[in-house]
Amino acid sequence: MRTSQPQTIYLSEYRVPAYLVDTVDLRFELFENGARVHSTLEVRRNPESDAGEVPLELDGDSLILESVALNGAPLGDADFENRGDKLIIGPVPAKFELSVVTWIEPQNNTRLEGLYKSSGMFCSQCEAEGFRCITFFPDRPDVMSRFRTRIEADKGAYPILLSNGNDVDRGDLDDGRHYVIWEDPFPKPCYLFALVAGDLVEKRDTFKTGSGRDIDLRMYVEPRNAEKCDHAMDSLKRSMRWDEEVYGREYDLDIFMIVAVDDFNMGAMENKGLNIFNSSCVLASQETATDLAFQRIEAIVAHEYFHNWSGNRVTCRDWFQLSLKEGFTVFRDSQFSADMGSPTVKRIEDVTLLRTAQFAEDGGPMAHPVRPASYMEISNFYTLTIYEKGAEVVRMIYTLLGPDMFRKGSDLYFERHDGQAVTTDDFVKAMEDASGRDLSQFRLWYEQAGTPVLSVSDEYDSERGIYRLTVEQSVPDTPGQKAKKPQHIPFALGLLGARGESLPLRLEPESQDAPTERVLELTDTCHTFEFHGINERPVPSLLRDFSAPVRVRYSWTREQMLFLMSHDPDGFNRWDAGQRLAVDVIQSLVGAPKDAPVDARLVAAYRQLISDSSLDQALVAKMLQLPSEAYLIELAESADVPAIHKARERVLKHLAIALRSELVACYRRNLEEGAYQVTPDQIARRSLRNTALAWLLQINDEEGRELALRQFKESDNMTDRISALRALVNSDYEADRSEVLTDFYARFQDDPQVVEQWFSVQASSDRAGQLPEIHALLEHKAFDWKNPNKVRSVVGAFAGQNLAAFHNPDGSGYDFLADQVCRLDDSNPQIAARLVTPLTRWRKFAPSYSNRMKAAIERIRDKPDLSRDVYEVVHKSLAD
Ligand code: B3K
Ligand code: ZN
Repeated sequence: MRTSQPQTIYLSEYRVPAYLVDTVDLRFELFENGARVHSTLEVRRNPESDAGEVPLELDGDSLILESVALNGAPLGDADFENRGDKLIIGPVPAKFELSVVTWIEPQNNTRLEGLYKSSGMFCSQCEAEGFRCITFFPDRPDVMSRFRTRIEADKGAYPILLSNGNDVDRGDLDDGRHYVIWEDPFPKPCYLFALVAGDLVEKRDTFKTGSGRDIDLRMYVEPRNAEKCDHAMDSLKRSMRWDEEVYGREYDLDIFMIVAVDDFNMGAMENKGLNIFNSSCVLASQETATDLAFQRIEAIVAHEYFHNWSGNRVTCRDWFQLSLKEGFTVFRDSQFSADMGSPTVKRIEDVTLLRTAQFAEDGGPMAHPVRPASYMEISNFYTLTIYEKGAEVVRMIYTLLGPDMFRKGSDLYFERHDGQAVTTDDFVKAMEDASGRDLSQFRLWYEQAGTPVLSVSDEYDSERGIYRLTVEQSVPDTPGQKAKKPQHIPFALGLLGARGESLPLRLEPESQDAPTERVLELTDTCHTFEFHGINERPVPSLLRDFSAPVRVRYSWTREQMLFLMSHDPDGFNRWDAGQRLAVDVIQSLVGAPKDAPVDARLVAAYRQLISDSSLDQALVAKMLQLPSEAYLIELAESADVPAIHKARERVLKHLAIALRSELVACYRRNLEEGAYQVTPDQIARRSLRNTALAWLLQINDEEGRELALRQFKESDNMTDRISALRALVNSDYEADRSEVLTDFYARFQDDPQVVEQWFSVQASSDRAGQLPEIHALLEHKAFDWKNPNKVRSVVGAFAGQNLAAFHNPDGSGYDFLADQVCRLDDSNPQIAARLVTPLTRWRKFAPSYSNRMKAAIERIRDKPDLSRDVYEVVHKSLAD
């Protein structure tokens, strides 16, 4: 066990930095056995600090200190204290130059924080606190400096040397070495520093900004990936144009670079002028990437690019403010994706993620506000709450202000805070100042954790023609937070008449020209709204377009759900009504006798969806997806996962048998489409036919099997090929399963991103991914414990997607995950802390499961030398 408990850091203890660093001059000497980092800082006392003449404290982690000099004079051991995690120097003058030389070993860095090696190249990851693994520095985002970086390395092995800003000088050195010097004119926090050195090919393009400047766009990838850059480059140009048009934000440097690396802890990183991407989030070709991957890449390229303003030009004061940049940037990238494709489909995808995973987080032991008040390890706070709920909070401001005021607010925010490190409160203040709206109660969204619940009831007064809607809100208790205040919630709604028409919403008896949709503002615990001139009991369409991240409780009848499914003019709510109906049907079958009937109305509704080609096919493709097991678990009180799995499978098979001929027709109707393109229409067609295929194989349909085998062999794109593979892997056709898996691997074994998909198809399948097979995958020659993508594609996919196997009643899935977390804890704590998440939710499950989960997590707790990352999540999960 750990001997000392990791410290908790509190927002309330924030103090401005005692010293500022105006310039950072770095010189990297890169070698195979390590790297020497020479750092020279211009330091001065912060006039805004009242700390006085305190010693200078610099952060460090895993550094070997070689020398320290102050104003050119070397310091002796008595002049400073090196505690490993802190270098303390003092007394120091009010203004001085500090030079520090450190030795680091990137080749042995398995945490992938700071400077490390991936496929033979040097690369860096400094957010949140990785820069301290490179050199001693005040590693906090409110210290902003101008960086100059000289990189020296062997020219043959590392012809490409990159850092932030513009390359201002380069040349050859002795012994076959060379150097490049980079200067970044924009002051930035050290978490945005980046360095790359490798043997990479360069892909170039240009972008002309609105004001007529030519920007040099460059992508750097390993030579084997040279043909997989076009989509990211096009996405980048679309993002640059969009940010000019929608937010008035133009790019500021002369060069924008993107680098792809295989070993990366997350998706990508917005380092100033030098974005570094996980290969799986940037490289794509029709043959190797699915539609989903193409869309994800476009969104992530946009997200990182948008950070140049929301994150880099205006950054966070401290890490409690992380959602300032992440929530806002996710909101921006979701607006962008909506504009590039189908807004309704994008909204459905975002809400699905939010309701499945963020609501689970908000109801679990790690629940925290969008602006947390404390943390032990900041890496654990790159969460769905900070990102997705944070984006929903910004979206609500957008809804409350309207597009024009919101734009005025964002203009004011960027103008007022350009070059500063600020807080979420500064963001809200700019929105208030620009719009004149009072958002003081709204700020509770940043302070209170937990998903608010809206309990809605209604009554219809036929005599007076009044429809009365009562909405009560409550915010559940979360760890450390009880008895919460009501929040300010935009609640969009409409009312439908018996023929599906939208009724005018008159809040006053005589009002004319009433709108058919309103955004009501909930601020009290309970509100009652009266709608006048309503001649028959309407069907309410509540929380349209998911106008707030809340749970709505209203006792819809199945008839009403069916009605909304086919009549609601709000596409999102139409989809949601279908989801609610399917959830209701599945839930009623959990634990029910085998012969309990499946509601015939569900079959009829799905038949209508599959057969009516006049409907929006992109929406239909989404509506046909049954609610996921993860969502059903999230909705359950005391989840019995194998029982939920069975009930869901039962409904799916029932639908597939009843709709067999419609499925075959749907498959065939959506077959021909011309050359592969990633357009909403084609994506919908592929999704529809692949859903049809998956369902047919669930019922061992011979025609479906033949269609799948043919599609697997003949398709010219990864979406269709892997969908056929997945359908066969999840079927009872065992011989076909092993044949297609072997064939697929043989074809794509040299492409790591495709091999990851191959791992994941198996690990997430209850047919191909039981524990013995998972162990075999871990022994496979393509598996690599040091590569986070591989770990996620096997261990993460098993515990996160193969839920019935993970929740095996004998507890073997839990023990397996505990073993892997302990194993990874020493080499890559960030990844270990992410993987442990499913176990931390042990309280959610039926007692026989939850006891075993708890035992597994206790075993992790008792591992010697537990990292701070895993310590925090495990201890919070076990706290009373
Ligand atoms: N800002 C990075 C995330 C860094 C995560 C550090 N553990 C990527 C992004 O959100 O754009
Ligand atoms: Zn981000």
